[in-house]
Amino acid sequence: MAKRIIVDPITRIEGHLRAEVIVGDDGVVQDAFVSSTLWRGLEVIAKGRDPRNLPLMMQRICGVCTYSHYLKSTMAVEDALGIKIPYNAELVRTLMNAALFLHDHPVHFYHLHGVDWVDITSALQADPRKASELAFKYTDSPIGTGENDLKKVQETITKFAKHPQGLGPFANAYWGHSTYKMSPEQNLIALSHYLKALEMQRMAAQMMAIFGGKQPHPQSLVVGGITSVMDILDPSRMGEYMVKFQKMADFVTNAYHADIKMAAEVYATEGSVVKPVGVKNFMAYKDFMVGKDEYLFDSGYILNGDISKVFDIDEELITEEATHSWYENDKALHPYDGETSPKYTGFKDSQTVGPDGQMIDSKIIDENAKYSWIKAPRYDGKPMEVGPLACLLVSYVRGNKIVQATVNKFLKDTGLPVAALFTTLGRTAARMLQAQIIADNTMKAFNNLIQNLKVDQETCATYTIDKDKEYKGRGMGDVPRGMLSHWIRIKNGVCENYQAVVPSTWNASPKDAQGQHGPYEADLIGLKIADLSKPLEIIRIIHSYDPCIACAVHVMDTKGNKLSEYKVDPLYDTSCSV
Ligand code: NFE
Ligand code: MG
Repeated sequence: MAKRIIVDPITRIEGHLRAEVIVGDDGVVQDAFVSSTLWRGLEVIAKGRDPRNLPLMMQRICGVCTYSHYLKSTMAVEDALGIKIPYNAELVRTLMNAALFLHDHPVHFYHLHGVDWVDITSALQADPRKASELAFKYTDSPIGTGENDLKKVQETITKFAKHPQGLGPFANAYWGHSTYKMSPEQNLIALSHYLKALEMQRMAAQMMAIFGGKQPHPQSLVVGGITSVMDILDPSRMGEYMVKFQKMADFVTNAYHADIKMAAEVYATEGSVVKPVGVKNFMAYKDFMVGKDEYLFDSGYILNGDISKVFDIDEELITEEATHSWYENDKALHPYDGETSPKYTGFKDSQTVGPDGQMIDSKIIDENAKYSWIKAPRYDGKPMEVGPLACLLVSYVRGNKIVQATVNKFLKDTGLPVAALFTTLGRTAARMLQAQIIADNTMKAFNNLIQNLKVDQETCATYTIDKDKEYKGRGMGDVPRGMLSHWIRIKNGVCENYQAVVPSTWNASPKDAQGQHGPYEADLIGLKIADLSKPLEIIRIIHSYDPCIACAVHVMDTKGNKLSEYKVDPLYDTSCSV
């Protein structure tokens, strides 16, 4: 008999996410539903506010990609008011963007997703000398993998293992699972980089603060440009950015890139990560200006996995609907006319099999009704995957030379076929390759800024807001988790409507009126799960998208009503109930 597995909460993500899958006797997922269980909100409070203040508020949508929302919100207001910002401001915004991406992607791999690929407990059995030699297979200049470094890593983690709470931050995972494929030595190399990546996080945050004033919520963007004038004119601040950037770039090349090559080698035959993606449509928007009219990544979309064609995006065809989302109006609305009016209907009562095999009362998703706080964005009625994989595929098919060279080299180094890109493994590799392209090319923006400052020191454009005029505008681009757009209407000098259509909303969307699943759900269908009590395969797929649910559900109850209540049992041994 088919069983329903509930994974709630999914940990090592930002926010609150639940996945329910229906699994047949053969262990294969027949249907899947993903629900965001918490709601927040900013589109509602944007209304009636001065548009010049909104970017600072909108970046509070998230504590991770703060800068993404800050930048796209600023761009939306600039677009509405017809402002062209100075070249210096564009380039400084790019340098800050590099800090964000080089913070975000390595953190995602090492501290959130990596432990789906790396068995930490196995690393304790490794021979450090062998591991140290093996590291040279994946890069000529390994980081943190000298024999003594690795011995120290083992000692540190062994202390964790012996602690009464056992393994500390690594407790309660599915160690020893049959779909972990790395050897003890490979696991030890990656574990060393996990620890090193903690230091690199700090450095990336400092990079952002050089031009942003602080982190995680920087404060130097204003409508019209930037305010970090003294920093870009101070050689020591510029030098500090460059030194930190180069250390980050080195880590990306010689740890992150090397580890993904290592993972690709051993996971190429693991069915659960090379299962073809469910939604084969991919969309991305150009971003990362490094010179005049020179962007690292391109715009467009591809359909049905057909990489012989790439189409131009028609912004009129972007909609969000709420047939299965906890909002009033089900209709597919363009973001300029979008609505955010809550209608919570909760879960339905049922009985499921508990962790010890007994039947227990449970609340389950009613897949025929509303079941998530996440809306369903669609392009021309179709679900789209957004994110680094979409970004690289679109740029590749557009003929982007930098992207083509980087992707081709990775495929050659790993021996993977092009089809391997359209998988969980491909998505995880694409995130690293995007970081690699940024690591290889950001200095162009840095050097262009230095050259331009010799002849032009403009950092902010002037503008006026006419209270008698109505304006509308949007800020679009590709942020770490994919295509992000902010849409604003301005009337009487204040915000009349505000909508953010966010990457994790595209990817984690529930079904739409046509019954089409969003990318997370579609990817789970057909997945074979080796052990129903340890659904590592589910978590690995969901993590590969780097979910950010704060971003995906940026709505809140402005009246402060309690919407529901959650209890977390810290002694419960897994996050799964079967
Ligand atoms: Ni909260 Fe975000 C990014 C945005 S989410 S992390 O990247 O926008 O999908
Ligand atoms: Mg929204």
